Amino acid sequence: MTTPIVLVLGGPNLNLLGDREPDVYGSATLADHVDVARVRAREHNLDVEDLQSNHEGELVDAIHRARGRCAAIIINPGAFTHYAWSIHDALAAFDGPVVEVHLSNPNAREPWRHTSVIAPVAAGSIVGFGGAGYRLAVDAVADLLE
Ligand code: CA2
Repeated sequence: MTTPIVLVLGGPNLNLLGDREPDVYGSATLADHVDVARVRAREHNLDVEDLQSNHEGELVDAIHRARGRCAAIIINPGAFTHYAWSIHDALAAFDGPVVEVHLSNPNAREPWRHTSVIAPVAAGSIVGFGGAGYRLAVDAVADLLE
């Protein structure tokens, strides 16, 4: 049997992690977070594929390509979280579990960050635990796929 694939998606500006705003987002890079996810995924006999994009349509396309191919999606949509209904709709058409991750706790920040248009189509959201959120998200996915 083939190993199920978990797609780890990152939205705009996450490519800057580790370089700017370490007080808010920590000093780890996105590659570090994906590595954490990949190591944990192996422990659950899952594979990880990853993609970061600053472009909404590229993320929508990646979600479409995942249909029927990936078992689950872990997504930190960055600022798209708060307004990108196209990503909401693409995730709604995905057939496996979706877990939303945020390094910071958007609910404790500016009011415009309190709305997530992704949360309604996610099995759950993991926010405010920094990089540990990626490990927790893989554990959640593994549970949901069992
Ligand atoms: O807490 C999170 O993980 C966020 O998804 C991060 C987004 C933010 O827009 C969301 O509200 C919460 C920002 C992505 C990273 O942005 C950076 C900007 C400058 C320097 C480093 C990262």
